[in-house]
Amino acid sequence: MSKATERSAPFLQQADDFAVSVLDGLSRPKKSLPCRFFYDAKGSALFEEITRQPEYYPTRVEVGILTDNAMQMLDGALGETVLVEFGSGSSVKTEILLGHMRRLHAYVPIDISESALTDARERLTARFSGLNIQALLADFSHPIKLPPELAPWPKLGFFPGSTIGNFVPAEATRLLRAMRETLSPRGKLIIGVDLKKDVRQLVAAYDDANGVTAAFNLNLLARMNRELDATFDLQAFRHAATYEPFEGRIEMHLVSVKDQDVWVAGRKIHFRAAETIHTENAYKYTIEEFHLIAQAAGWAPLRVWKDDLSLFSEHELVAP
Ligand code: AVI
Repeated sequence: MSKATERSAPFLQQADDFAVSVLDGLSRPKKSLPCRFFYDAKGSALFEEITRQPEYYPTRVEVGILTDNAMQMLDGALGETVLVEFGSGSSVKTEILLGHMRRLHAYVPIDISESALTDARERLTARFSGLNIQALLADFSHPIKLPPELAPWPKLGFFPGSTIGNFVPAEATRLLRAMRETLSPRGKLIIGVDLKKDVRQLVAAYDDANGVTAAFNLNLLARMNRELDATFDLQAFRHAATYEPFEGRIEMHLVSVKDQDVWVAGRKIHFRAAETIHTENAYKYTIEEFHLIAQAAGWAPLRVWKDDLSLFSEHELVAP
């Protein structure tokens, strides 16, 4: 990301729901916080740093898959096409596709961060002169009405990064269904999905040796201190990432290292020693498992591209 503003967020964030969501999540028997709140300015910068850590393979590997296969991925989009990116952020991966799209009618980045859309427009306009960019400031979790003048052209959706893995399968299905509606009729979607693999490699990706993912997770506490007058002592919590084989997901938690009380937005919250706040899920799929989710959302899965080690996959889904 070019600027550390609020992230490119893959997620849907309403400005005023932080306090309500935090108090709700911390009042539950199993404390949890929605992972969309990671992405304030500091969290967005830390996420960018995560993607450069040696253990965090998804970004590096996906860029390789896109670079090696972009021509093939786009072979059905030889006529004039509208490229729609969900949660476009800095649009860095999109540049790989744009470099191969000779007959693009328009590029429609969709994001809830105005600054991310502005930065992306500036960079892409400098690199691709004459590119028709129709940015949409919107929450992509609901079907979105694209500008009516784009109606005549087929839509190619793009949702890289395995952000789909941050949603529980029922939500992931809902999200894919909303994307199908946004891209209809004749829609097609290219989506990145992280794959099941050796547990040690998975856990290392979410617990890097430089402690960047730990800082990213702990920044949630710092954000509550800054924005909600909370009194979290960041030394009194530690980052934990585990792989839960039954669910097929990485879970990130913040673990209270002692019995303690913390004030958050005027309310006292008690933490027992070793009690955790569940902050993120990152589901890992087999190709077949992801196909089932895509089909449940009304998509027909076609081709799949992977790297040589089968770490990550890029899927082509078409609306039947
Ligand atoms: C944004 N999302 C796809 C990342 C992931 O891998 O689930 C977020 C992340 N959390 C910790 N590291 C990266």
